[in-house]
Amino acid sequence: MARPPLRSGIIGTGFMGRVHTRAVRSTGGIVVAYAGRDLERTREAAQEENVPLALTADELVAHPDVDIVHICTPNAQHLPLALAAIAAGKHVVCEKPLALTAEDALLLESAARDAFVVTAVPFIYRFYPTVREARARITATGERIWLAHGHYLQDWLSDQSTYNWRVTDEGSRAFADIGVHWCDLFEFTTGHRIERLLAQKSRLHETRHSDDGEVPVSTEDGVTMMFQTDRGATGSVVISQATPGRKNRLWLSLDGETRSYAFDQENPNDLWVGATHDASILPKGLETLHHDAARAYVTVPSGHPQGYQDCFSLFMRDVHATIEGRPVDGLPTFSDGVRAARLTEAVIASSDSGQWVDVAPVRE
Ligand code: SOE
Repeated sequence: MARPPLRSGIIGTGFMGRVHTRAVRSTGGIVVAYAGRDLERTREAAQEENVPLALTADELVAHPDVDIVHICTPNAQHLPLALAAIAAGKHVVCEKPLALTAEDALLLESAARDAFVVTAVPFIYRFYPTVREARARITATGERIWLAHGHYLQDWLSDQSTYNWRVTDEGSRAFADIGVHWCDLFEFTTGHRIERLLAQKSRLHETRHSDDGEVPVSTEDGVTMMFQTDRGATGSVVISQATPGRKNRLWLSLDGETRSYAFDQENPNDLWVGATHDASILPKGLETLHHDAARAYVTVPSGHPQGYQDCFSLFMRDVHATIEGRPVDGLPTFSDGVRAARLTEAVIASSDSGQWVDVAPVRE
């Protein structure tokens, strides 16, 4: 007997709210309601996206026709909205960062566990087929990853005139927003855990032009970080939201004893596989694009998911499967949101002290 479609209510109708809308619909779900602080704008968004209800956040989390609450608001609202949704017995998909502090993220994780609701945080880069291929190979071969490096670069905050609620958040901005993506992808793909790190936050602009004039900025535009893992690897990563020309370039190199793997989000359908002597590796599952003595590119055959929105759809597919009791592999949950908050805490502490800092476990 066909299950009734799962029904989502989305709080926050900006860019991410629309991405969530498309992802829900792509997996057979229904978006029954939008909510936001400005009811008029919420009504307009609901009309644009053909969503039947435009509500306040309180009405949405309590609405009997909503099974899953999606939180796509500025970060400071994540905690109260997620707590209200959990209290109403709703499953929750909350944008990252889950909360502004690890303590708040832990509060959400335990509240959700006690309420037996499904939770998810969109670390969606886990869903690229090439990432899954690298993870499968490293797992299957037992490759000892001894070195990891890369970056995650954007440029949407390069201009001093660009002002965004993220700029005045407390604590961290660039790392809390996208540095956590890189770390999640590294740990997901290799199984390593970053145990210690040395980080330096930096800013391109000390002030930014807001509607109220020039305001000082306390959050970072970039982070440079070194780290050590629980399995003896070391690594480095550069995070920036002010690198002209880099729109959304996450690059991750995983260097093993016999193979190295590189994922490039500007070319997400090819997985670079390097070998010292012989890369004539014929991958199963993904077609070999070409290979020579030192490297191969395995590519995603046509018809496979290709990009950012596709990854969101695969993520939402796994949220729905989990709610319906079907097994999935690697759904990022509130526990991963806590992990990200712990890493962010350590980056802030290290940057403030100039010292190496241990990363606290998810649950102390
Ligand atoms: C802005 O930096 C942003 O939208 C992030 O918030 C997302 O998590 C990332 O996937 C794309 O860039």
